[in-house]
Amino acid sequence: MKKEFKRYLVTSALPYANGPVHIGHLAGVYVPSDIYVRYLRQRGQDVISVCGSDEHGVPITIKARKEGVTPQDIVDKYHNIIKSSFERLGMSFDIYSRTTSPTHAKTASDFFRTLYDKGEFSEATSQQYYDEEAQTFLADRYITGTCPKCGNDRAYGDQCEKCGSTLNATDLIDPKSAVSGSKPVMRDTKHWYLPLDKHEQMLREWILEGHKEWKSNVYGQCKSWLDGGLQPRAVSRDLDWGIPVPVEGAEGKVLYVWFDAPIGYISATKDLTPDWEKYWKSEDTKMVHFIGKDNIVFHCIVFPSMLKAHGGYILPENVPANEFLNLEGDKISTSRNWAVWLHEYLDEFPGKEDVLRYVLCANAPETKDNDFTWKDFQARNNNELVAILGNFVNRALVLTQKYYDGVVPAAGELTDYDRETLAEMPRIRKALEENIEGYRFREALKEAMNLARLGNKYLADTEPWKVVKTDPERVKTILNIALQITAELSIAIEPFMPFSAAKIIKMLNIEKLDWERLGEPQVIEAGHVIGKAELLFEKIEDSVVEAQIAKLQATKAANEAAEKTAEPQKAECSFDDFQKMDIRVSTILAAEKVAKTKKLLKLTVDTGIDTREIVSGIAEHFTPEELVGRQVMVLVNLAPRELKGTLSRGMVLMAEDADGKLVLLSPDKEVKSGSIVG
Ligand code: B3M
Ligand code: ZN
Repeated sequence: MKKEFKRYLVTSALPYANGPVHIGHLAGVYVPSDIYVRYLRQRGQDVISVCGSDEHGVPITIKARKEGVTPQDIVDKYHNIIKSSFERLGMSFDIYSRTTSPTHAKTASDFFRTLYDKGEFSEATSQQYYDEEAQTFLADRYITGTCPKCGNDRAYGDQCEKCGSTLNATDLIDPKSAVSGSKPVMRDTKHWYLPLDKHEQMLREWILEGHKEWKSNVYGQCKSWLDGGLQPRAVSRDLDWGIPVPVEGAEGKVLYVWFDAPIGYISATKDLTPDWEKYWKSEDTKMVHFIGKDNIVFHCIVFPSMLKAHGGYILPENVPANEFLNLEGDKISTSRNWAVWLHEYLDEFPGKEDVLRYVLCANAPETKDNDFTWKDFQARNNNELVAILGNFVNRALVLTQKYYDGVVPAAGELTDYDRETLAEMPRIRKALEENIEGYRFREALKEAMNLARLGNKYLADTEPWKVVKTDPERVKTILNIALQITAELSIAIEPFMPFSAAKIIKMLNIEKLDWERLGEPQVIEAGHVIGKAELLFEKIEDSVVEAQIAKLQATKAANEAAEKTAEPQKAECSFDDFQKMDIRVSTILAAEKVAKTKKLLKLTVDTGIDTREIVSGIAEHFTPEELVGRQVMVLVNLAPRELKGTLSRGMVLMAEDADGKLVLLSPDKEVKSGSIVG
């Protein structure tokens, strides 16, 4: 039997305040959640939508250290950017809070303490890397070293970005602290663990038996976690940024960010209303978490276990997580700047908030990863928003202005076709409701657009601009119906495109209509005077999207150049190591190609110590003539080596340019051969 709910609590994943929000976040989480809550509000439901910035965690401390500012500076900056860009896009959260708020510190701390007092945690001592110089334990991200899988010597303690392997800090060869550069040592540290294994049975029954209706990607991920067997999870960290562990003897320890972040939903609700318990503690509240797929385990396994262990809280009724959105074929990445940033879009496309909302919903990665391309963005705007929705609304309004001076004409007798057209509207309403309530927002949006398609088809079939000459009475009915469809569109598109819905309402000069009016044959009365017609959408020219594509290409080129030049630094060498090398300015006296080879030149050089021969693999980069007379740097004490019949004694030093071409290193004015380099 379907459960009846009295109210809704909708949460949207708290974005990390270590960067701005991009289209991937929007398509995965925020656009769907806003559609859902706007729809519920239109239906007059008791619903609250909570969100806020996630302001703890190691990445924020790393960013702060890199930029030479405090973690608080970082989160202040991004919290403000995120909050204002959400507002500008029309995200209708009832509260956008933050996890550095005092309410949150107390709520999260009390939550931990309750679990601690109830004996819901286990405690264990483990060995963790410690930086003796900086006197601090090191989070995995703070340790770099050589990847045991691919040899990249700039791998992090949690993963190697070169080969993509997930690592443990203890896997790294030659580990180094990113804080001081010193070699970390192992030290004992005590942490608190949430024994997820204890909650496994509850989770199995609740999800695997009780929520078979969840999206298959979510259900499937939960099942594989549960089938793999759950382990205790540490809920504290050795870090100086976060909420202190409220237990005696826990100095220097804070709550793990994934412990405090979901509690952020509770604290945000507290900041919103003194009545917060009604939303969190009554069985007749329907709680829905909107998240991306990488957050499934925390929202379906960890947080529910925390809530159960605490007691008194409800569990989510659904967690409609989305997959990922890619950008022009590549994974969106904050660190590689491969993204369309919301605040930049809003600046560059003023007045086009709904276009982005539309495209991201039409393309939402609901069941599989999807791709955002600027060409598709343009096509959807021009062929769908302009050609279907904008075109219909504009024709209905302009014709009414033209024929009736903006007064809604009274309908006469309806034809069968009129009746069939009107009968489509309740069908569309039902389809919209089923799809939105089933978290199928792409399908729902299609249905809303079907209403505009219906209007377009109706005008194209009835041709009022022709009929006006032969049967003016009939045109009154046609335009009356076209205006009804227009008014109903303002209801149907509101969850998806609130700015355009508001424009239609303004142009029609009516009050906002409740959802319940959708599908009624008459929502706007004969005799009502409408307002001025304006265009809802405008065409996006090729040059506009080409500029965006060029911007991305520039990012790609910059990334590739950075990868090329930024060969990882080699392992540390001591001053003594360096002193072993004897490098001298030398003059090339003669150069000739080595017979039967493509790459080798035999150079005769004056090292100031002696005249000797060096065989060098540079024949593809220099002609012998170019080299004779040049001063170069030579490593003169390199062990001699026989190469193609010549004893090569030393090495000529070179640099490589961006295209892989070699360039000589010469002193910037001529010096005596034999001058020491060092
Ligand atoms: N800040 C992770 C993320 O943005 C995270 C969500 C917290 S929700 C409680 O992927
Ligand atoms: Zn690797």
